[in-house]
Amino acid sequence: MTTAKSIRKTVSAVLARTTVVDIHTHLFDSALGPLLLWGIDELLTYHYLVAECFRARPDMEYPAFFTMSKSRQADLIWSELFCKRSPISEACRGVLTVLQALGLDPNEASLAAYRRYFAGQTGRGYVDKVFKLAGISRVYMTNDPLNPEERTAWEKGFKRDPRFLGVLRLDSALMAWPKGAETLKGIGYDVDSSLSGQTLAEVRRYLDDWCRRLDARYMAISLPPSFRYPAATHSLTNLMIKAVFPVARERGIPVAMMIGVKKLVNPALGDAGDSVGKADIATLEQIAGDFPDNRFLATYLSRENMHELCVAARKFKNITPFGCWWFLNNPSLIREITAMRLELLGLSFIPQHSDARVLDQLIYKWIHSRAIIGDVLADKYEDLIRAGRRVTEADITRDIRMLFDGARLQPN
Ligand code: FIX
Ligand code: ZN
Repeated sequence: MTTAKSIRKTVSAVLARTTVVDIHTHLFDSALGPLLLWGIDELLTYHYLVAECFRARPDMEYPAFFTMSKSRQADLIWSELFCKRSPISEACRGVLTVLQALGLDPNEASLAAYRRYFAGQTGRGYVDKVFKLAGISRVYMTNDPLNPEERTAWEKGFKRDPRFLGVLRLDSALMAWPKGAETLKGIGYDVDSSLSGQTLAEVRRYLDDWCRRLDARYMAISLPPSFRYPAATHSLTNLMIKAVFPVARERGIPVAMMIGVKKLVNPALGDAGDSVGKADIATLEQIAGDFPDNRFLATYLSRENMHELCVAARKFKNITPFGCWWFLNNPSLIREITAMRLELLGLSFIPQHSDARVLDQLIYKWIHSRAIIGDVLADKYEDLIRAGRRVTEADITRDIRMLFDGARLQPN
């Protein structure tokens, strides 16, 4: 039996030995070659750190940085954020955690030693090492068939690594309609800018074709704060309800809606240029209520929306909140969000995803998150023990599996 005193240690031990399913990443099966990013130069030129580098160097013009080679950019970021000042931010600290976990000294003045280490790693072998250090069993990718480089690789075919699961990402096809229509037409789908029955049928064919090719376990889209349903005249809303939701229902897979991104508020920053906006929770509630046979994974980018999402999930059992996304993936907010979810939803949510863009990030994103989520979980078990409830290690193992095994993503 665990006691209030021993519970923290037990939770941390169970979490450490439980491998997790990472339900949203931008990683790729190592068979997709250069699409899978890893190593110190990729770690340091992660768009989170690029944005922070411009804060350290407001004098630097955007083109002066973006015309540098990747290794020069990495050298500059290391110098500005890790040498000239303490690497206090979560994104900086993450790099230190990765270096330490790999047995490297996080105090180097230059990147030479790190570059020598990574030069000695091989793609597949390094995937094994990172998955082991991060305690990961499987990751879900973000696959975009409208990315020509990625489409070619899928059409050519390759032997898949079962640890990398497919996800059909919808943004490039649907977000800027009718721009997406031209792209879809270009790859053989007979669509036009209208949302005629023919066009919607062809969009559904595209979704079905690529869900099959990817063996997609869900379809995902990031949505602006302005996304609304119902919205009879909005192309995006109509494409979601008349194409995406029906195909997801037929295939028995969820739709992941990631809501609250204001794209490119500063275009000069590229991937680092997106911001956050508070979205309308009533839209999700209306969708969940009007499409009871669809399952929705949902996450928001605004802190305020995360509490509203917990309440919406209490009202609609086909909503599964997931992750502390992007600007919410910081210790202080992971703690707050996890506590409110446990208090309002029990164990019926997916606590975290890494959003890793660089393979090595899995190590820090999961070491950091396990520590915080474990701490909050221990608080809740302590409360149970104080209320006279017996809590065993088997209970904790069962509960943690429920939170992290990805079961809520299994097809119907
Ligand atoms: O839409 C998304 O999947 C976002 O996670 C990304 O676009 C974003 O750039 C990111 O990587 C955040 O962590
Ligand atoms: Zn993402």
